[in-house]
Amino acid sequence: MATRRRRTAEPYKIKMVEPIRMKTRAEREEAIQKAGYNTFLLDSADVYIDLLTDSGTSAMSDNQWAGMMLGDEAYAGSRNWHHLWDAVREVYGFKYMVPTHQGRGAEHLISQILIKPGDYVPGNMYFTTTREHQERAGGTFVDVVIDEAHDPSSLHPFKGNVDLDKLEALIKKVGPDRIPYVSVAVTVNMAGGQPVSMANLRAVRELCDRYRRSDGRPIRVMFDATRCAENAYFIQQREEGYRCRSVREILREMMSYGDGCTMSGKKDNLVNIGGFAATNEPEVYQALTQLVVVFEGMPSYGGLAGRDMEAMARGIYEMVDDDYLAFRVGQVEYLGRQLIDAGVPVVRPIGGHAVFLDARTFLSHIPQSEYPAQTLAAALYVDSGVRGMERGNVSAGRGKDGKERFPKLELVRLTIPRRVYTNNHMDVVADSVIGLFEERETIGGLKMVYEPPQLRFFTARFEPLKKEGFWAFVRG
Ligand code: PLI
Repeated sequence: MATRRRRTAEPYKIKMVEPIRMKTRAEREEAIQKAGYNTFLLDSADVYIDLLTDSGTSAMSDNQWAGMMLGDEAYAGSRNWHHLWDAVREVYGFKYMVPTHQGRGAEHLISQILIKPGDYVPGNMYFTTTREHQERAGGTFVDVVIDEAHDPSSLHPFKGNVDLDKLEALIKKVGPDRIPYVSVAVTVNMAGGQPVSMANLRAVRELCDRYRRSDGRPIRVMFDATRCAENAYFIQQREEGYRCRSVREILREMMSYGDGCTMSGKKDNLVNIGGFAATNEPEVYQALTQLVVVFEGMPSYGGLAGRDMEAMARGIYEMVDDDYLAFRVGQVEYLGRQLIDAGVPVVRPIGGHAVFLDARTFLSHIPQSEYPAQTLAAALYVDSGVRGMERGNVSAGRGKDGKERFPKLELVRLTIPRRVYTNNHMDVVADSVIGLFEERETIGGLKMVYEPPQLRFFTARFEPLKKEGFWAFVRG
């Protein structure tokens, strides 16, 4: 007799609810026009299901909320700072850390401390704020991710892997002294939330150990650990030898191959604000303590309230819970699977924090110069009040030559906040995306009418090239 597969459910129950409402079609059309067809500029009140980002949008647990009441708001030496430091030592294994107001605060400090003008910073694909800080410090970012990461249809299980040949070629070309560190993101956001394997992390470490700088130290490996627990979960599920290891153990091994990390606590740490920079090197820690006071605050709070540090400390222990991660990553897969089954082009395999629509294939009649991903994100909002985010030509910005970068990946990210929406919400999103896909030919492109000089995707404004074209996809 065939056994029926048993379904699993959210490993939590809901204690507090926040009402949401879908605005009318006419209100949504007005809202997107007012926002310059940029979903970043929509008011939250105009959004029904908010999949703009998983950053700072998590639902905290009762344990984290309880911790908020135990904030020690001393200017210096708060006990919550000690709790945070304990959590970083125990769960990540790094010796030193300074809190920062969020991830980019940590990126700023680490980039300013380690990068000199003329340096090269290899990384497994760029992230917007990370590259911006590396370049502001005088470095040049060099993409050393494997080619598969740029191919939305490749089914490689670890598409975030560093291409060791590309990395070694760069080291040989510019020499170890001009590489302050290799920047390894786990998982890789811009590739679709794709993980890096343990074997690859170990190999990156070995390669960096082989190339000594003239001061005798190996090339550093610095993690962007923003979604490290989700990466550890993928290793547990996909890599031989890790099936019986806990996510917590796997994460410790991952981090052991690095010299430090930057962390946006707003993602895997399950808090609404916060971050930190961590290192194993006493000299780097000392430099961090010197710089953090200028830009963030005392080394014992770094721009955070005591209560926020407490919530983050508790979130760090919660993020490595195997059941939580199985549901979390499973929910993203649940949405992605519905779209794949309906033939919608998405980045595969489905990543850890988001489903990425392949807008270049979805809207193949719109050239990249007319921003297909920006267009699709706006159209999705108009269709159902679901807010996604452009991750394509607009996000990639312009190169040093002033020209648009036209990245291979032209994506719309549907990012799932942690512990916030149920699978019914995922069904509503799937229905809307599938409906748009069926009527895709009726959607027309956009032109940019305002372009800020840095990180343009946040505040750029657009207009439809053909107004009737953009609105032609009207459904009920
Ligand atoms: O938003 P911050 O400053 O806390 O973190 C910056 C940051 C660094 N690295 C990575 C991989 C990120 O994804 C990241 C922020 N991501 C945002 C805001 C996102 O929506 O994906």
